[in-house]
Amino acid sequence: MSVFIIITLIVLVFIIIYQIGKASEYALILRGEEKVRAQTNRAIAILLLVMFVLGMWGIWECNEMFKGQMLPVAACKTGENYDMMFNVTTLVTGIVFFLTQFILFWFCFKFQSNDKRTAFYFPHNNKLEIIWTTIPAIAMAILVAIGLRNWFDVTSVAPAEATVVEIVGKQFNWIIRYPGKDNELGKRDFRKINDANNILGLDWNDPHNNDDVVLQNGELHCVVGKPVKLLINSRDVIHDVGLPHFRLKMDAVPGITTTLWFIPSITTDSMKIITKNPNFVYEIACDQLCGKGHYSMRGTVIVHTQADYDKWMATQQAYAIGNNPAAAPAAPAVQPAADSSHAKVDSAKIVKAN
Ligand SMILES: [Cu+2]
Repeated sequence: MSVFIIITLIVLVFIIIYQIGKASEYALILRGEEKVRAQTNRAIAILLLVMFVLGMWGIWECNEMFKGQMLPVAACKTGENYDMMFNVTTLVTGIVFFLTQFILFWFCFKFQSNDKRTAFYFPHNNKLEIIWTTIPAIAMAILVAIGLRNWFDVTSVAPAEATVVEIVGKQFNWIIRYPGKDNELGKRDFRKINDANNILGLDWNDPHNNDDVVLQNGELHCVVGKPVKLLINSRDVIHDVGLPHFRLKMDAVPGITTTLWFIPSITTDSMKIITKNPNFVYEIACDQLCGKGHYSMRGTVIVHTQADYDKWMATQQAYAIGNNPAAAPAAPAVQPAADSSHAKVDSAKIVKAN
């Protein structure tokens, strides 16, 4: 029924437009073509000015509407730089946009067709061409240079003290591997991948693998103020480690290890205070459409203080235990101490690096 009404409405609108067209044609003949043309011309000139004002008002309104839905402050220094770059780019292009649109619509109004005026013939001007090519080229080059500097920041060689963590995407979750006490990740081989007892294909001939901790719940734990280097990989298709709160993302490509490093500057608990949201979590979003479960491929980053991190790490068990046939038999797992400090929002202290 509603489909029928919609179709009828569309047909009616077309008939109305057609009839208006017909009516103005007759009016043209009755009132004299020139007079009607001059009137229409004036009306269009005024409407263009109205359109400019309405357009600008619309942009303002959209901005107001989404103001509260922006991401909170960036949680690392590189993120702050990216925000700065975004703001500068928006400001520069915004000013140019406003000026050019204003001139465009104002000129349409100001120089509307007039019998007492003939158009000025102005086919070419070298000086003008040079000015409006050079200035935007320089502005763009500067913006690109700032972007490259930020890009080199996150993809350059990480500081030696950085914690190296491996993050592997698979349909449809993130697997995260920590190097354990020896501070070194063991070798992997995709041919050894086995969903039952070797989800990352750890090579048990490499002793470095025996203390590696593997998390399948997508939790990336790191320490505030301490560099983290991510070794990013995929087990199947291309995924993408998206860290919106850190303004970072990097593709996870099967067969190629991509890297990214950053220094988290705000702990998860502090961010809960800053955002006034006791349920706040740093999100890992898969930024690459990777299959039908893509929407569910969500991980979390937990930024601890060093003490909290050590406490958490002490509760973790090496993946080799129970999975590597040659490894020592399972030691009694350390029971996590009743620890409510992560859930509790302590408004007295915001832990922030630098
Ligand atoms: Cu994915």
